[in-house]
Amino acid sequence: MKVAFITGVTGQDGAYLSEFLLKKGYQVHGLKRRSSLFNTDRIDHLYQDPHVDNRNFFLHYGDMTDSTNLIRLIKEIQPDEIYNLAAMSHVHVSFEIPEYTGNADGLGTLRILDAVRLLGLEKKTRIYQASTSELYGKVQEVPQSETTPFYPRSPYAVAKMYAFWITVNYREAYGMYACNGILFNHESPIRGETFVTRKITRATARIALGLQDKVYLGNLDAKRDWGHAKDYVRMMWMILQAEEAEDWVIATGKTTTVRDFVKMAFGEVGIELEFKGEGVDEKGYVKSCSNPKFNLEIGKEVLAVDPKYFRPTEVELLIGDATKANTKLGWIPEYELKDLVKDMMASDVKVMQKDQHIKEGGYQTFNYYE
Ligand code: NDP
Ligand code: GDR
Repeated sequence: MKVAFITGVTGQDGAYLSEFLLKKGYQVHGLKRRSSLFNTDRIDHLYQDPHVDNRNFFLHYGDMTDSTNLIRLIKEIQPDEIYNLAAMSHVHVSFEIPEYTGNADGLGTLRILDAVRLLGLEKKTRIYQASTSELYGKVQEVPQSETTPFYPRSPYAVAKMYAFWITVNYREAYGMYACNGILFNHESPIRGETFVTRKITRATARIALGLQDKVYLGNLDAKRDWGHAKDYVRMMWMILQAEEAEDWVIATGKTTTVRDFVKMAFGEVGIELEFKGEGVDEKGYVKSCSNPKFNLEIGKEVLAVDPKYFRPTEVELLIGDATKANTKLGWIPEYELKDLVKDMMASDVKVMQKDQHIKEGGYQTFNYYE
């Protein structure tokens, strides 16, 4: 039985990857931060009673900023594969907590690599590093591939740049099997609520159900190459099964504006939007509503721009070229953007219908507007 250690197990990718590896027959160990609430919603369906025998899913307390904890855990677990997914992963928030982001995302990666080296596991343990299309930052060339130069545009991206190169360096210096997956944006129904896609699908569902009036967003012109997280975690595993340790771009090769994503989300529930105005004055209005379940007034303003969501430096355009992964590893994504939006909207309508029932029952519901 292969043993995997996943940092960031409570996150979107950690949850999907755990499920994927357990199905493949792995024993999975996850690193979980201590928090004042359980914070295990995404992996609750995988939880196993610690008192039963033959468990194959284990959670361990730890933190990417705590070297001795990481060394002890890796010593105990003796993993065949480490997936380093833990990170302060929000680009905008990284401008507010840059030092912490550098510590967790940049030095955190060094701590994992060095623990493996210190424990003499260089030849046993394969390491996957969650690198990102944010490394490309300011547009140098499109589409972006493994040979496109980096130009990071946020403390998050700069921290991830250190993580990228320290992974390459440990591979070259110590012969370790350590790879970067340069993943473009990938989303799902369990995407964090403050990333733009999930913010949009949640708000769309709430607006359609009459639980919220409108949504405030930032840069509607930003373009992203959005895929489905399920396709991307499969690729993380494939990367570690390859004969040679290398770095790989994972993307769909298509790009879409935030504005068009909004239109697609509303379209899923039969609401057509039109946009008027420019820049900070741009607004979105209901043009038509073909779904009798939702009773929105034509002309209702449902979207406005709030500059508080603008970033000090923005990444305007991401579109990836995953030819290497397609041809050398045979990775082909199963989901298109329209399937992703459908999946996210179906899930968020259900989630918000629950809120609606709670409200109808006389109980209070709360929505953070972030
Ligand atoms: P999430 O934000 O959903 O999950 C991040 C995980 O990291 C959570 O489990 C979080 O724990 C954990 N974490 C954060 N800080 C620490 C810390 N100091 N110590 C231990 N654990 C910590 O991210 P995703 O699942 O979306 O992404 C996974 C990885 O891939 C991240 O490294 C991200 O930067 C990278 N990435 C993501 C892409 C995407 O589009 N999703 C694209 C490219 C790269 P907690 O639940 O306690 O907060
Ligand atoms: P990103 O994802 O920064 O690409 O990082 P996010 O969804 O936060 O932003 C995408 C684009 O949408 C614009 N935008 C908004 N973003 C947010 N969060 N909220 C808004 O209201 C809003 N309005 C417009 C942003 O300006 C941006 O251009 C994600 C993370 O998962 C990273 O960890 C990962 O490395 C990269 O994807 C690839």
